[in-house]
Amino acid sequence: MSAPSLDELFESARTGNRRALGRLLTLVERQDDNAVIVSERAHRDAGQARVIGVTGAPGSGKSTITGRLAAVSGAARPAILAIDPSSPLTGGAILGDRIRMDNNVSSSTFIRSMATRGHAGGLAVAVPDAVRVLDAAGCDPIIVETVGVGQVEVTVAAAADTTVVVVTPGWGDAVQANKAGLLEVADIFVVNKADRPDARGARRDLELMLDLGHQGDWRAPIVLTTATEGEGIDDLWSEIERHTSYLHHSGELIRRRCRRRRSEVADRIELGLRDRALRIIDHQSGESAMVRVERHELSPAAAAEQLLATLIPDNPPKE
Ligand SMILES: Nc1nc2c(ncn2[C@@H]2O[C@H](COP(=O)(O)OP(=O)(O)O)[C@@H](O)[C@H]2O)c(=O)[nH]1
Ligand SMILES: [Mg+2]
Repeated sequence: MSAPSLDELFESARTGNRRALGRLLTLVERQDDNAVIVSERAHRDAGQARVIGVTGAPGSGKSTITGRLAAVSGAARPAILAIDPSSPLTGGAILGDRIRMDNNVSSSTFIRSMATRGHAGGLAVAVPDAVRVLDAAGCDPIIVETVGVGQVEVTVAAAADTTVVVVTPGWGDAVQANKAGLLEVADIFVVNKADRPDARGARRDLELMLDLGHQGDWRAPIVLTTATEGEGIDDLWSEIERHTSYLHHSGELIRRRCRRRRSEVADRIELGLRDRALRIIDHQSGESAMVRVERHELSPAAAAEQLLATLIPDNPPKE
């Protein structure tokens, strides 16, 4: 039997065939030439699904919340994309998450883990493509779980229509979230592990920070949850729905998606330029700038300036 064509894969994925969907995701995850074609094809049909980002520190309960959310959404075909920051060698973490989710997740939920393998830049472009494929396959909502620690992770987390930031009770957790830049990207806060002491204290800290920093016409609500018991998850889902309708009515959905597309294209240009820069550096012949840098005749800055001029003209193209 011959391998199915891309059209056939998309067709099956749309009817709910998990294996076909998995194959398409593997193609975009690799980010090779095929990925470009898959992405192109997916982009045509994408734009229907609600994309919800769930982020926070490791162990805060993101996976437990995500699994429960998919279940209470009542959606026919929810999908979970878990971005795992661990290397493939510690794949146990992925498995652990999967099992934890499976315990609370209905069988209609499609779950996929994506390992970052240390390619922070690659992650920024692979995730939007994976979301695009899930969207084109008819999954909705698409819940993306990321660890909100570094700049890239926060950026990826914010690449959603609605971003949920999870914190847990305990001194300074809200402050940590603030430092990581999570406060600015949060549309909704969750104080999870509300079964522990001082969940109200954590809420108070967040309220105070919001009082100081809040701007615009949406103030992030704070929901207390005990995800392991499923407590508060209905409330969280209601707030997500309220935010979705705010996005629609305010026109913010269109603006956000535009901004997202814009930074996705910029991210790709950046990656592409770096690739090309390395190729140019490695393939110069004769008295190359690099050779002169090695001889200490030319500074790296001056070499970069020279090579840059061969890469792009000095002035941006005129309208
Ligand atoms: N006590 C308590 N434990 C929780 C709660 N939610 C999650 N956990 C536990 O916290 C640990 C980490 O949860 P997980 O969902 O994997 O967190 P993640 O790393 O953010 O995805 C697991 O042992 C969970 O069972 C909660 O509401 N209360
Ligand atoms: Mg997790």
